[in-house]
Amino acid sequence: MKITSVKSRWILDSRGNPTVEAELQSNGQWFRASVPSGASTGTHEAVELRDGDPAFHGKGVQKATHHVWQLGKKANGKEFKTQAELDSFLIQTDGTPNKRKLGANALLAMSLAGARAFAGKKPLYAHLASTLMRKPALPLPFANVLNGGKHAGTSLKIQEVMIMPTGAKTFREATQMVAETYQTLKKDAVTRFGAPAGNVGDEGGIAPDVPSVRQALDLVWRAVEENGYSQKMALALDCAASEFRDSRTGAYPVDGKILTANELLTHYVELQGQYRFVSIEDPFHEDAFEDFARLRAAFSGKCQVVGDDLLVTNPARIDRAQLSCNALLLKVNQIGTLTESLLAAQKAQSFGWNVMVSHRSGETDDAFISDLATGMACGQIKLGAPARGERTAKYNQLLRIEEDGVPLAKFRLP
Ligand code: 2PG
Ligand code: MG
Repeated sequence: MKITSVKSRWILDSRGNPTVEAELQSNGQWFRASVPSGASTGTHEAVELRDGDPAFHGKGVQKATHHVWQLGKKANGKEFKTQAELDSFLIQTDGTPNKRKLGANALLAMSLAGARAFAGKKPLYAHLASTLMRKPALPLPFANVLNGGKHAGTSLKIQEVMIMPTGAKTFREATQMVAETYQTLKKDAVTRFGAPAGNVGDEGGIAPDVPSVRQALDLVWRAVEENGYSQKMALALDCAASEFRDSRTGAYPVDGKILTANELLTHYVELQGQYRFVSIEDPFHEDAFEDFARLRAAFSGKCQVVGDDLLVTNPARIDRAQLSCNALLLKVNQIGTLTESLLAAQKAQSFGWNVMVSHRSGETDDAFISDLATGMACGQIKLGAPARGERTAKYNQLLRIEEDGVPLAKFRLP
């Protein structure tokens, strides 16, 4: 893949903040990618470079955009044989361990646009599958239909209540199940709590002002049952516990109580016994390797324990967490290149873990992750609700891919 020209610009993400977009020319064609952005970000993530000047209240990405252009100038006329070669060029040009010089947002825009250039005329998922020597498979969607925490600004401390259509035979059926449940959920929430309960959070899920995750789970499960899907759907949570933990005392003010890590563990075990959720993400704060490990042991065979802020898609942290989790949340912008993301997945899978490719709460209409999860055949993808353009872009791309005859993965616990 020979780069002959590179363009970069800022565009807006789904929260109205600027983000980096790159376009790369190769073989006479242009290939484009844009970068997502988190709100409940882990402190160990690679650096998202923001200008810090008055424009956009500090959130401008002029520097990162300029860095894409500089990288492009340096890469111009160079032939890259593999994605790994392109990404190591990016990593070396930056030269810092956390990509703070050029910005993970600059590097990732180039890395993802580069992947599309490597794919050329082939569908991106098919190109990724063939370089990984896997048969492509559509992932099961984890649909975040009820938003709390930093994505909603309500009393609900737990960030995400998700539904997963485990009994769907096709992605189209899965999407229909998710969409029907979502509409029922919205209607029920409005009936019970009034019109504002139907307003949505950053990921398109409704954001009713419920004080406890029990009430949120009850509401969601009722919508599942009303649609007759109780045998074909499972629940999942992302607690994003770093966001509500009191860093001074180490306690967790959640669900109307102030809990120690031990008490929180008991709370999760009780909740799981009642609601049978099959996946829990970031149940404790981002450095609580031991608390994670105790929960993983308690949930063995019943519920996967997913590391997001704990792992930040970083192979070194995955190594440390070998007994703490059994699923990796894979976010390409946490590490900054596609190659490193794939290495993180490989490491996680070498421990027998599951891998869930994930969007961010700030997204663009770029559906790269849909192709990525399909090409990796990892079986799971975390998406928002089936609402708002930047969320539906991911579902819609998966619906299109299915027309190529790609099968839907089955859910299995690690
Ligand atoms: C998470 C994500 C995505 P954010 O915590 O898993 O749902 O949120 O992008 O804000 O980190
Ligand atoms: Mg998370």
